[in-house]
Amino acid sequence: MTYLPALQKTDPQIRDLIIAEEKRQWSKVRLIPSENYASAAVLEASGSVLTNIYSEGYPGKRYYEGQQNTDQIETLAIERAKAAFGVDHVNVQPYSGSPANMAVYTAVLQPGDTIMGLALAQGGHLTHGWKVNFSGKLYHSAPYELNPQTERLDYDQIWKLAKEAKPKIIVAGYTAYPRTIDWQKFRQICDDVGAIFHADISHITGLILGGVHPSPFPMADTGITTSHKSLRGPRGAMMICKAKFAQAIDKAIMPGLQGGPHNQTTAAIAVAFKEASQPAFKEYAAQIVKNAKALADQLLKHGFRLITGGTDNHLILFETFKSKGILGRDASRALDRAGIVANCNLVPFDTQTPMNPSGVRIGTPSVTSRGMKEAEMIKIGDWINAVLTNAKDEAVLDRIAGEIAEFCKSFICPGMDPRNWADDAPHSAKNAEKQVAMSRL
Ligand code: DSN
Repeated sequence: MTYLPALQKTDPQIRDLIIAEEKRQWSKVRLIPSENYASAAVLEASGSVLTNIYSEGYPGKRYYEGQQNTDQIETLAIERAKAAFGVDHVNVQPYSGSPANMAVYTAVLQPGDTIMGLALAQGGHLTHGWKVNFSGKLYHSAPYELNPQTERLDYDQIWKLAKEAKPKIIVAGYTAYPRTIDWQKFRQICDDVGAIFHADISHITGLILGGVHPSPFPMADTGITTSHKSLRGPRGAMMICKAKFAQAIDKAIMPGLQGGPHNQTTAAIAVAFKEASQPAFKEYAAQIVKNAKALADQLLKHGFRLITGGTDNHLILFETFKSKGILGRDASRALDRAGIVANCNLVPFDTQTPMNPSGVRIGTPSVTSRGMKEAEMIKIGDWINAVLTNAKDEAVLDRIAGEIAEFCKSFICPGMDPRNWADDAPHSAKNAEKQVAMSRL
């Protein structure tokens, strides 16, 4: 039977590209720490007829009729999220992380108020007050930095800066920070200076729900998370807050910033929370961290300098320039050429440019979703070293690309069925059947 038959008929060009992307995701070691593999169930909800309707408003208070099912779906997503985080209020309507942060700021700040987040160049996010982003233009940004010696959060320094800058909001939560965050410290600082404590847990939500990173809730006043990173849900986001901010953040996203919610995403978020409530998710989260530590150890053995010397979470940031004499962009391109997908990244106090910085950022949520464990991380660490010490040797890159494609054949990708690629399925029929059965779990 034809795979994606309607697309085959209507738009074979797009169908071919989707299949090519499935094959790419199957045959590469994907280490971008913000990416993952959504389950078949999440993909089904995301691709459903829920995309057909508008639902401006909130369950029970909509501007359009026809909400008999969407009200129940959104309520399920909200209730599951509230139970998972143990919080008063969750709004699941933001289209993604940036609008979610924007809506929280709109709800609690006035233009010109001071926002204090970690500088983007040190592992923060564009929306945490970066000067070319709305958050640095609309608000006065007083960013904090890492400790130059330890490359870790320096809570005393943050406290000192907060006393001077008197921010209205302090943002905790990062895109390139490999260590555990002390939420209690942020609570103390915010209480002392009278700031709102905002937690952006987008990268580590899966670890928090899996019990391997402490939760900022219910301590934080407000928070956001995307739903597609370590949570393994669809591309979307949510806002999380104490009861006293509920009305303001709801109004800020709708009608303040957005129109109709993406119901297909809301349903898939509900599915992701159901999956995250299963015991297997705790094992998954714990394995993400074990894998990151095993990969970090192997890179250290090969002489790479890791930012902060290692990792506590899903993410590793390492120097390629000082360690191996290769800049981050050249390193990530060579890795991709050899079948390892990562992104180049500034390291704290980098003297190079953002387009070709000194380091590379990697993470283990995706490879862990495929069932890889510590033994595989050692192999991946060896391959990373081999690539980055031979980055200009096409023959070596070719050889490693072949080894990785072969290696990847033995690991499922949730949500994918290799039998769909009839002609060049990467598995024997027997192996594929077993793997498809697993990917449907
Ligand atoms: N783009 C995301 C990341 O890769 O960390 C942050 O939004």
